[in-house]
Amino acid sequence: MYSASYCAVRHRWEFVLFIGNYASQNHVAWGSLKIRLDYAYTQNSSIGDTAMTSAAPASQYDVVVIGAGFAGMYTLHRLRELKLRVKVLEAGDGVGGTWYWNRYPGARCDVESLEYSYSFSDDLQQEWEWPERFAVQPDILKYANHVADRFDLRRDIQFNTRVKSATFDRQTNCWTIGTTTGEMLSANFCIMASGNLSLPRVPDFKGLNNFKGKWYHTGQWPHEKVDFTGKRVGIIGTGASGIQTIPVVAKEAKHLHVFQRTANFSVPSVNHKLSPEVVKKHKANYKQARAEANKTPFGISGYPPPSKNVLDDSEADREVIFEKKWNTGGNISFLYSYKDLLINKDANEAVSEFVRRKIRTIVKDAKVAQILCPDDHYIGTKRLPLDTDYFETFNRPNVTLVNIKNAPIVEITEKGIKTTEGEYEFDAIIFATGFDAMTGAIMDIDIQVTDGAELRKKWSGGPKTYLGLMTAGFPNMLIITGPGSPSVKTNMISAIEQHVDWIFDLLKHVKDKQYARVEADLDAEEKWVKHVNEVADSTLYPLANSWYVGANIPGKPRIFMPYVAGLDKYRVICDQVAAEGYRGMVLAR
Ligand code: N01
Repeated sequence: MYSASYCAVRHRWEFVLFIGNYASQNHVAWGSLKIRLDYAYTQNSSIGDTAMTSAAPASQYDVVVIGAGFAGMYTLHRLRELKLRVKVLEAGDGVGGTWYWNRYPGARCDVESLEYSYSFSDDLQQEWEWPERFAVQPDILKYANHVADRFDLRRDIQFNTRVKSATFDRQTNCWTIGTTTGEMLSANFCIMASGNLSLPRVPDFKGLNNFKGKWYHTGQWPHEKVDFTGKRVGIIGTGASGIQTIPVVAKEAKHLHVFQRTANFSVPSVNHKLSPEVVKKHKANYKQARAEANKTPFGISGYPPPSKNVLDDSEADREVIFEKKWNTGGNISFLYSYKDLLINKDANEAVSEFVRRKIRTIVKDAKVAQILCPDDHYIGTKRLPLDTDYFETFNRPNVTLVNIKNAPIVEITEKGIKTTEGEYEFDAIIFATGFDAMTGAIMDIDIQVTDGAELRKKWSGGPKTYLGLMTAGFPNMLIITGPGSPSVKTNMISAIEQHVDWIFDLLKHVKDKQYARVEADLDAEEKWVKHVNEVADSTLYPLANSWYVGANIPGKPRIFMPYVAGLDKYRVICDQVAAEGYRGMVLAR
């Protein structure tokens, strides 16, 4: 293992030479330059080495984790077991990630709360009470805060800190991580826990700065309640965020105009309070439920695998099945009704048509219903939103659907939104326009290696990873739920726990064997990327213009990013890789 102190010496000079006007409690002014004073020197230490750990300066770590959402929090908790010096850097002023930022009205998880929660601590899962079947954002954030307190995580999380750059030095095997405030930290390992949907995107409409009213993005919602009472509101976007926001804002606003470019499928959540009996029963069987979840493609228990193809059943029989699913609620259970729903176009069309019939039945104005009926993608090939009264909301007299498919928005004006057909005046505009998904938050950071490698260059044609966990040429960087892993196609917390547990084993191995550098092998990466694409191409997923393929970002390369073979299969592959001495990776001393 490299000498961590050597890394420190180099950094001392880098600080002096390149960021001379940086000041913090670890630095003192000396003329116009600032010099670090607090480096300790030890020889030949490795990650977690006691000598290094006790003597290392405040800004030198074994591991820096970027992000304090569910991934970052669990990473910190687990790596403490290895007695590593871990620092988590978080842009927000609190934990929770997605659930910290997405505070829009109606925000609710589409995975049931008894499943969408950590499984690593039985005490935690026994003591925590989820009030509703599908948890609302404030309850999930409360849970994240409870976890942070219960496991004393905050002392190793630095809030209000956005990472701007990360550079790996091949001489010292050390990452230097720079923040937007000019702070520099060094660490042997850099773990990206920066989330898949964490870089919100407001389309670059002409004139946004001219708008005199207030505007909001669902993914960056204010902490205080936004009161739309008596207001004229326009909302752009009918993805999962828009579909959840629209019914709630419609109840408050004087009038709501919904600007829809592409009609979306949605199914009812049928959310309800959880009865004490249901909770008690689930808690008594938590262990079995989690074990069962781990054997499913999406990390959720309670849904037996389907045994039939859609067209094996008669139309009448299918109708009974989908009617039952529709009335029971849930999107995963809906799509998991048959084996071939996401593989076979005819099978999918039968199901898509069931939902279109529902839309036509619910929405009273036939013309509005027709505009709301999706006709450009197969159901489930875009994330299937889960709603409460979404289609019903279009029956309200204070809601107007504006079809911008053929009459697009041309600009935001002082007064509101102008399309090719007219201008609409608003007091507030909501952008439910999504995220630069899966790669956005990672590529927002300038990630480089001293040999000249730049991640933005490497991924300019689309992300390339080995197992979604690392990318060749960028040693000692690990990604949690990265592109090429099941991530967003599963219960995210199950996916996070699987990744973090695997990373824990890897870092334990690295520490025990005194390795300095861990890197994905380029050949293994290429094979993995090919496999991810082959699996995707055997489904209908890549056909949709979804954020899974980056279609929502103009100019983003069209690559299907998640691994859709299922979390169960993926877990087996990762375990095999580890069992075979980390096949496809180069571990060096
Ligand atoms: O974003 P989206 P989201 N002009 O990208 C429209 C997760 N999530 O924030 O389809 C006009 O899906 C765009 O139109 P089009 C979940 O995984 C989970 O809603 O590109 N319209 C679309 O209608 C989800 O999939 C939960 O034609 C423009 C919308 O904006 C993911 O987050 C809740 C436009 C964007 O939809 C992202 O969902 C919420 C433009 N220039 C979110 N640009 C739950 O757990 C974009 N649009 C329940």
